[in-house]
This record gives sequence, C-alpha cells and structure tokens, in this order.
Amino acid sequence: MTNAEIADVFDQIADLLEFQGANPFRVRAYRNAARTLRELTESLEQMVYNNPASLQEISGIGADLADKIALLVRTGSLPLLEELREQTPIGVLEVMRVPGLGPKRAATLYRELGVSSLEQLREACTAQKVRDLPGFGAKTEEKILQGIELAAEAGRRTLWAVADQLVQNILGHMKQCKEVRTIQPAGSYRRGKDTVGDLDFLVITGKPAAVMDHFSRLDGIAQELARGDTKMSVRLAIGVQVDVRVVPEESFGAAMQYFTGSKAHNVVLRGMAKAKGLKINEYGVFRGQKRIAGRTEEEVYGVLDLPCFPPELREAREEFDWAAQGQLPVLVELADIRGDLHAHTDWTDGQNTLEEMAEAARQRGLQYLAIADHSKRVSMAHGLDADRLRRQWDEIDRLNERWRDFRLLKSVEVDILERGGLDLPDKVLAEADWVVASVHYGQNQSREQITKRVVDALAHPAVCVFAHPTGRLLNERPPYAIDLEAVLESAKKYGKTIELNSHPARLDLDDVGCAAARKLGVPVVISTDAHSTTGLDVLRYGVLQARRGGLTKQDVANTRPWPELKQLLGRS
Ligand code: DGT
Ligand code: CA
Ligand code: CA
Ligand code: ZN
Repeated sequence: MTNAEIADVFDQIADLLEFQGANPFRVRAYRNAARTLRELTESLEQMVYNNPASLQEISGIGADLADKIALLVRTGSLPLLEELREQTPIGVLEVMRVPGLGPKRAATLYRELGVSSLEQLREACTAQKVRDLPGFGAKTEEKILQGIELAAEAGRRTLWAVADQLVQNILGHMKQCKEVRTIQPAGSYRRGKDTVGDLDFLVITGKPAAVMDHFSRLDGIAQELARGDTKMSVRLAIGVQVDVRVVPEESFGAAMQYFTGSKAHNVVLRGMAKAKGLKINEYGVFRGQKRIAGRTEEEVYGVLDLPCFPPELREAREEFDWAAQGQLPVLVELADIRGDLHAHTDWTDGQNTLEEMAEAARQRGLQYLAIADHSKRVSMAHGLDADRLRRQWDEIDRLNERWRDFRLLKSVEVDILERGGLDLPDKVLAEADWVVASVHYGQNQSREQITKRVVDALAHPAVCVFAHPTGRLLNERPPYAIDLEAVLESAKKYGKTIELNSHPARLDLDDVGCAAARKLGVPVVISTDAHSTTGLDVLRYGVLQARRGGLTKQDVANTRPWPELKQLLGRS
C-alpha cells in the first residue's frame, strides 16, 4: 500500500465523519493525518514492517492512528471505514465529490431534500430547490449542475450521435484552411461504433504546421495535450479527445486503413499479409523495401486479395470468413427503409399530433408510420386505455383517407406487465395493424422472470415486435438480465420480429444482438421510437448499428412495403 492510498482512506473517514456531523476535532485529526501522510517521504509500509513504533514519531500521529495505519497496511482495510460506509447511503459519496460540494453540503442536501444520488441531486437542482437551502444560492446551484455533468462525463465514452456533431463541426472548421488538401475521420467513429472513445482525423497537407495552427483555433478546445511535427491531440471542453495526424499522400489509404481499425481487425490483417510474405503498416504494404500499395484503402486490401470492407464490419467478427467465401453482405442503407414502426404522439408522452407526425414521416419519404403510443400502465406518460386507443384509431382512419402514398398504422406500445401478460385486452390488440410489446416495469426481476414475461408476450398472437429488447441506456443504465438468445429463439418460433431502437442512447438491439438475430433468421425492425417530428431523424443511427451487425436489406423487416411486411408476419 502506498502512502497516498493510506492518506486517501483517512480522507474518506474524515469525509464520512463530517457527513454524519461528528465532533469537528475528530474530523480534523483524520484530515490533518491524511495531509501529513501524503507528504511523508518514508514508506509507511516499510515502517509498519520494520519498526511500527516509529509511526508515533510522525507529528500528529498518536497511538490510535498508528494502530490504524498498521492494521490498514497488514489487512488492506479498516473496520471504522467499513462501518462508516455502511451507515452512509451509497450515492452520498458520489454527491460529496461533485465539485462545489463536500461532506457538509452533502449532509445538508441529504437532510433537507433527501438527496442521496447524483440523479436526485440533478433533479433537485433542475427544480431549483437547492438555491433556497442555507449556505447555497442560485450560483452554487448552477455550479453543482455543471459539476455533475463533468463528473458524469469523465471516463465516459461519447454517444456516436454526439461524436457525429463534433466531427461535422471539426470538418467544417478544417475545410476553411486552404492548406488542408484532404481530411477524413477514422477510428471507431468511422466504424460507427455506438460509443466513441476519442476522435481520430487524418490529413493530407504540404504545410503541417499551418494546419495544426488552424486546428488549434477550433472553438471548444479546452486543452492542447500534445503537438509534434505530424500529430496533435487536444481535449475539447465537453471532455472528448481529438487526435489529428498528417500523413503522406502516398500512404493515405494505408493510414486510413490502419487508424480506422479496429485493432482486432488489423491484427488479423497483419497476419494475412505476413502469410503472403508482405508487411503492412500505416505507411503501406511492403514486399521487402518496396511499397506495393498505400495510396488508397482499395489498393491496400486489394494486394492482400481482400475486398475493401465497409468500415462498420471491421471488427474481426465474421468479415474475413465472408471474404474468404466471396460473400460479403450488401449492407442495408437508410434509403432502403420504407416505414417506421414505433412512434408516439401527444396522445401520450409525444410532443406532436397524429397529423404532424404523419406529415413529417411522409416528408422523409416513408410510406407508413405506426402510431405506437403507450398503454395505460405507463401512467406517467398518460398511457392509453382501450377506449382512448379506439378513439385514436378512429382518428387514424379519418386521416388515412387523405393519402394515397402514405398510411398511418393503428398500433400501440403495449406494456408487458410485471406479473406477466399484456396491458390491454386481447380483443383490442387483435384490431391493431401492428403491436409493439415492451418492458418498462419490473426491470430488476431475475433473468428467469423477465425472460418468461417476454417469451410469453412473443407467443401472443397479436404481438408483432419486441421493442428495445435489453432496456439499456448508454452511459446510464445497463441491460436488464434478459436471456436474449431465448427471446430470439421464441421470436423465431412464433414468427415475430425484434426491434433495433434507433434512439442514440438506446441502439437496442446492439450490433452483436443484430448479428444474433440474423443468424437465427429473426427479422429486425429498425424503429425511431420518435416522441416528436424531429425524433424521426434518428433512423440513420439505427441503420448504422444494423450494418455493424451485418444486416442486409432482406434482414430488415421495414425495408418492405406494408403489404409485404404483413405477409412476412403471416397476416393478410
Ligand atoms: P475508441 O477511440 O476507443 O472508440 O476506439 P478506436 O478504434 O478509435 O481506437 P483508437 O482511437 O485507440 O485508435 C484508432 C485506431 O488505430 C484503432 O482502431 C486501430 C489503430 N491502432 C491504434 N493503436 C493500435 C495498435 O497498437 N495496434 C494496431 N494494430 N492498431 C492500432
Ligand atoms: Ca478513436
Ligand atoms: Ca485515438
Ligand atoms: Zn416507445
């Protein structure tokens, strides 16, 4: 154990004691001890093993603290700390660490507002309840909100959709520099991964220094991390790192290939090159000293007798097998999508009317839109009961008389109840064009319970699709404990489909789930789950994940016109 680690333990004890309102002298004793130990030049561990008595010679360390240091070094823990942790609500420690807070303020927040998690703290700040507490104020409240964002962002991966905005910004800025001959994004962004660690750009230029000067003038740079002759790294204020590399024109394809990755894909590629007596790196493919490819990616893959893989497939999953068999799939595209099968309106928690949603879908070139508002169990969203649902369907019938090229489908997002079963009578569900089933409650149930609920729902004759199948929210909520394999198998058995929800924080099924559905022959429905007209624009994020799962137009159910889709489900 290092001195710093021991000091941290003492600091934590001080924090927790202070949170509990312990005697200030006791709190200060631990805090002072932590500071002393952190600045000590001799190793506490050595002292404990060689001469424990010497611990008491450190200023401010008496018999009690000396014993605690010895115990900590020997056992790795302290009963006092464990005890304090047990007495403190779990989330409070996170709350304390938000910049601008601390144990005392965390205690006030807990006592006055019951705040014991970052989420509750965010809510309390947003509701402007924090500013009225003694010792706080509007400024503090604002600072806390920023602090929560920062704490939450640190160490997190960026949603692809957010990364995409950054990339477009950066491209826009860099293209204003006349010394930039070419700039292209690479890395996980280019592969369309659902979240991105950092952004990677490659540039061709005759004047690297001028390009980097220009790059450093990008809005939103918080810090320049490194700058060399050909590489520069910065951190943006929102916490994302951006790497820019200048590469020679004759190596641009090789560099794009290399820096697009993935690492696993590159490892396989390097092995294949070696087997052909070739060497591959970010400068090109070489036979001996001679560069035989490098200007374009096609050329690089070509000399290895490989197709230029779509970036989305470069994960060393199935792509090399497909290439060996000469059967690279033709991946689904946004333009293949004919309709959207999951959207909400202001009848429940959506923002727009039926008519507005329909017109927005039509303008986006869709032929059909399923209005799948929530069922009554979702009371927070004013979920529909049978009566209101039928009234909505009457209005849909009326609206549908307007269009020849477009159709609203009578649908509903029916909740799969905690105890099992669906939230609407069978008779009503049987009248729907399309029934979306989903789990919103009882997400903490066991794997067996939750899987059984879903498998039973898929067996219900009215249900067409199981929506956002794992319930994950990227950076926020892990998947529930569902057995996806069992769910896919019953979807197969009952001739049902599975949703790829395109919301950028959901992307659920994920790419691997899509591949699993494809292998079993379960059609995937790429849906928007739009709660407003602009919510319809997320479709492309879903399509990107479907491509990563290797899905073709055939594998995606809603590439079909509605009559064909009905046939696929065995309905007339
Ligand atoms: P990220 O940023 O964590 O979402 O993932 P990537 O894939 O963008 O990874 P990053 O930014 O570390 O590097 C970009 C690409 O560069 C990566 O996909 C493959 C290539 N690369 C980086 N380091 C290595 C390496 O050590 N070996 C190989 N073969 N390739 C590497
Ligand atoms: Ca990256
Ligand atoms: Ca990088
Ligand atoms: Zn929904």
